[in-house]
Amino acid sequence: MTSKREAISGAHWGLFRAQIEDNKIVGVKPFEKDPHPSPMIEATPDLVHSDLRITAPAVRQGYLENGHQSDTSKRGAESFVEVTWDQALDLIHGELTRVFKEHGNESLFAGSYGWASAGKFHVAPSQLHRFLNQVGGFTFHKGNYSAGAITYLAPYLFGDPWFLFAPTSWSSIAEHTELFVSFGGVPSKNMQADQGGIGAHDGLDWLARTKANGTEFINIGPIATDMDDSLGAQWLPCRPNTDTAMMLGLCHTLYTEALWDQAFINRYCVGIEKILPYLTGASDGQPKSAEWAAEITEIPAEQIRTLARKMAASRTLVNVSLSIQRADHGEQPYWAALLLAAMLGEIGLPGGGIAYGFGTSAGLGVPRKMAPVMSVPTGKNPVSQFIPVARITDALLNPGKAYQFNGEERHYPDIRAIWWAGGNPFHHHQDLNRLLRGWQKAETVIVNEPWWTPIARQADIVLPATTSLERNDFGSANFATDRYLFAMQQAVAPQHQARDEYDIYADLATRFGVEETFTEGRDSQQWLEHLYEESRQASAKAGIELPEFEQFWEVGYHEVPPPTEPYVAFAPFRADPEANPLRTPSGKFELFSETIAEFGYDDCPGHPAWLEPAEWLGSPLVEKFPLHLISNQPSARLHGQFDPGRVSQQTKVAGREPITMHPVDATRRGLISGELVKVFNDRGACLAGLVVSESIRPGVIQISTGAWFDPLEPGVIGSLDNSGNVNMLTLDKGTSKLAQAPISQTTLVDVQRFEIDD
Ligand SMILES: Nc1nc2c(c(=O)[nH]1)N[C@H]1C(S)=C(S)[C@@H](COP(=O)(O)OP(=O)(O)OC[C@H]3O[C@@H](n4cnc5c(=O)[nH]c(N)nc54)[C@H](O)[C@@H]3O)O[C@H]1N2
Ligand SMILES: Nc1nc2c(c(=O)[nH]1)N[C@H]1C(S)=C(S)[C@@H](COP(=O)(O)OP(=O)(O)OC[C@H]3O[C@@H](n4cnc5c(=O)[nH]c(N)nc54)[C@H](O)[C@@H]3O)O[C@H]1N2
Ligand SMILES: [Mo]
Repeated sequence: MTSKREAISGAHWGLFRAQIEDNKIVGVKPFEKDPHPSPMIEATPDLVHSDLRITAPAVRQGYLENGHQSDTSKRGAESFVEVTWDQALDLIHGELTRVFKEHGNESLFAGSYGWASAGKFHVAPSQLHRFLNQVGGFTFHKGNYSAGAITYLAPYLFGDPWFLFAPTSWSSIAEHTELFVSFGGVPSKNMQADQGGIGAHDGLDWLARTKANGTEFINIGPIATDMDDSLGAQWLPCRPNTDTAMMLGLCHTLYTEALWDQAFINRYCVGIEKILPYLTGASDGQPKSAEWAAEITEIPAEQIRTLARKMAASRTLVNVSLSIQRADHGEQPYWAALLLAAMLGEIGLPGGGIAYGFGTSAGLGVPRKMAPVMSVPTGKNPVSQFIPVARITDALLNPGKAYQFNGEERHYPDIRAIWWAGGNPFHHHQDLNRLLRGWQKAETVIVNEPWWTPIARQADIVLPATTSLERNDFGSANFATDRYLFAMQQAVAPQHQARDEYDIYADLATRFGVEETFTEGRDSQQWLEHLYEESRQASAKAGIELPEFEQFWEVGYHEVPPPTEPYVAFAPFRADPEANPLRTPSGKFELFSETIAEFGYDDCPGHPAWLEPAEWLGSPLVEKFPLHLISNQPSARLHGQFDPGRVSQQTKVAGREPITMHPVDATRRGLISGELVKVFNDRGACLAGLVVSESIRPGVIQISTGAWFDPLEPGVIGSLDNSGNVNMLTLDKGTSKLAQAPISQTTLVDVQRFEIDD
């Protein structure tokens, strides 16, 4: 007889109840409190019971024979040999011991950037960091691919980057915002995900409620569908990466037409006197007028002026998506947006001011009061060396080389070994052919993965990890953007020989003689209950009562009642700037930053400025590569997570990642929808399936990030990718010396028909 069970669990894209028959997940039911569950949960059974699961620890053939002296150019091409867990862990113990002894702990890069899976205990990168901190440490990374530029800029502008996760709430916006102007739209596709998990996707309802209350929406950006049709938005299809010019053009109009709020600027900001000469052109002979902006953005000057006047006359929220700072000089549009919002003078008022990131996650701005929740503690890293996260290839290629970062001269470490757990640089990093060249420099690469993902295939030693459906955990949104705490109940036994990473490290810790300090005498279940109890106590201090663990586990979730009052960002500062200063040197918004100016960076001066991106539709390179590639987030998966699953596969065209192109560009190339095309530039090439659509601006093409890197000639750098992986094409350069953040949205390419025998 079949036994049927149900287990509640959660992923970054939502909660669900797994339907289990005889130790197999056969389906999922969405979480009953979720008004808009993401279809992504439906890939769960494929995910857990996939043929792509890593069945046993495995070692690349050449590495098994020659260890750290193997031919690293064979990575990605050579076959793997399955070994026992003991063999794999002995091999790792020996190799780490050698690397630490010969080159020091800083020659192990184990930053392991990546989203991994939801959960507070089984956090793949944190578990790795915890273990390595017990054995002398490792080179870490700083920053992130999501908000890389703003993370380092925000402290100078408004002191507290926490504001990025706590914008004015939808409840305030729905009631008070008359005009919602968004650079990069509010794409509902992105509101499926929230790091750590999301109980109820009710951001979408708030968006609808805001529209129903009469708010007018304006979508500035290359893609019309970045705002749903139901919002009836006006679309201003600017050239990609020109938002700073657009914002400066708006500011210039506000200034010259005396529509700016001088009193607000005087009271709450510093540095306007340093920017006005730049805005008017007194300092460089070029007024940043609407006409000037029109030439750069290709939005007519009259439309820019009309928008500026409308913004000045309405309660306006300026929203900036994260994507526009994932571009060359990505610091600038964020700074210029602050200038714009400051000149409008509504920061700190209900429904007004500025927000960074509506449309980048499910929970942002949804009224909630979240309990403080504890994750597995990683301890202290004895090694102080780090790299800015997106400088990984630079570091691998240039050990010892000097570089600038956030006001400091630093030197890259000499990376000999890499350990990656819970992230996929062969999805997330730019210019994969360049990464492959850097990757070969490492003598040893260890990867933990549940599946044979592109990064697992680029390893020497692969350890099969359990998925979150094979272990107990609990979760909640990492940045407190949700009001649910949820149980992640083990649904099925670990598949094949997969193990929990905690248990893997506990065994390694024994080999290194640090088992006691690593485990603190707890097994996984004891850790889970310990972290929950700590969360319960911390919550109690914050006035939030959480149930006892047993009760929580039984019910499967706990909802913290949302606050009744809307939240207005910067309201206390506006009410009394002396009593509630910002944590900037001046205590005010810094429209000009003395600190940044003193760094003397040509690519990030002391105030917002239009600086040409390395590649854009106005650069000479368009002669050769006339199309700007937007590689935004996918609608049917999270990044590269489970691209082979049914939900992502349903979106493919010609068996590859779809590429959207305007009819004018398609006709010029004689291309029609459904065709297989090759997308290329001097850095690399991939195949994609064509979708011709007027929802994209001419001169721009769009391919979502995350198709699984699949070189037609494995191991050959420069091989054509057969999946539609955009990072074959993107540019690997930092935003500036300040943030050194990734710039995946700054890329020119061309497209042509691809015949199979090409
Ligand atoms: N061109 C371009 N590139 C981009 C972006 C873009 O817009 N365009 N976006 C960037 C952004 S914002 C981000 S955040 C990054 C995201 O980049 P990543 O976070 O690296 O991408 P994911 O595909 O989520 O990688 C997570 C990996 O963890 C694995 N995993 C899941 N659970 C576990 C587990 O329990 N244990 C272990 N060991 N592994 C597990 C998954 O199989 C997956 O391979 O990509 C960046 N790259
Ligand atoms: N379904 C799904 N949701 C996700 C994710 C996912 O992988 N899948 N990833 C999550 C993560 S890690 C993050 S960081 C967020 C990312 O959130 P975002 O960075 O905001 O997301 P994107 O989809 O990359 O970009 C949003 C839109 O910005 C527009 N855009 C790109 N370049 C420019 C430009 O130069 N100017 C203007 N004006 N517009 C531009 C594009 O048309 C794009 O559709 O999304 C999160 N949500
Ligand atoms: Mo991200």
